[in-house]
Amino acid sequence: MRSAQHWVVFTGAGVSAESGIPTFRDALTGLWSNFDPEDLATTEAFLRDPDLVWGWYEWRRAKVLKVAPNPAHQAIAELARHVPRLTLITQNVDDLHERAGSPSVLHLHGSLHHPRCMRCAKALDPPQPLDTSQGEQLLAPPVCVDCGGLIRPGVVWFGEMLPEQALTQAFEAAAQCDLLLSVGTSGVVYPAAQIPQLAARSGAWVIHINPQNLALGSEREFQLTGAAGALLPLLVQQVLAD
Ligand code: BV8
Ligand code: ZN
Repeated sequence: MRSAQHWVVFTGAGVSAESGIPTFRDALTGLWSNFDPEDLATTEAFLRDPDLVWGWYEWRRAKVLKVAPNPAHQAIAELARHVPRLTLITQNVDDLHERAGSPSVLHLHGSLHHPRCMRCAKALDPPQPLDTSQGEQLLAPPVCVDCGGLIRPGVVWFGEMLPEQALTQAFEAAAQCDLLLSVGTSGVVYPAAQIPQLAARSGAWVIHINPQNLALGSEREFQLTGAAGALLPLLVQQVLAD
């Protein structure tokens, strides 16, 4: 780690778990408890029942606005201030990395804070956040002032292409880095899940941080078993210690 010139940090839902944001594996609650995230996070689901899906995303955005970055987010921002080069790639649609002070974040799956028109792609300023004390609720999505189209969440749904520029930059960084930290991801969603594999195949060291034991694909892969909020500050402290 101390000799690494170019770091990649690749994160999933697990890095935000200790902030109080449920991971994708955590079962959905209330209104959405009978749904699988992969079923709700699709164009079909939104067109079938816009109020159910828009309600889900506004619920998630309201929760994200209420919580704060945790020591894992802060450790990653700290690391970026001290290592020669660090590329931060996330699958998360929250803004906790940015709020922890990470200067640039590649969001492969979009963001909860950038809704746009489904028809003309006009960006819309996020509406007044939901008052979650009212409990989960169906919520009609706003309508586009330009074309009357439905406003959709600015996230990448299953079956949709990822943002080209972010994906290209992420793959380039993975192929060129010396060391990749994979934090809090189950590695089941593609093409994002290819990133740690590409780094290992390109000769980088890959370190997984996860409380669950993951299958390691090569001899260049290691796992630190535990919570990111506990392990990352320790790791950064040791790397930066004289
Ligand atoms: C596409 C935004 C091209 C929305 C998301 C190849 C093989 C198989 C399937 C496919 C394939 N290629 C494409 C597919 C289909 C599909 C896919 O991958 N399906 C999977 C389910 C099999 N991929 C797509 O559809 C992608 N698009 O391929 O387009 C295309 C287009 C047209 C036609 C043809 C091709 C788009 C995928 C993006 C979907 N959008 N998010 C939203 O958020 O609502 S994905 C979403 O789920 C997240 O962004 C994330 O990527 C994923 C969840 O995974 P994780 O983040 O890892 O979270 P998870 O809960 O699973 O795990 C948490 C982990 O943290 C656990 O391991 C846990 O142990 C750990 N943990 C818990 N606490 C802690 C912790 N770790 C550390 N500390 C803790 N405290
Ligand atoms: Zn429009």
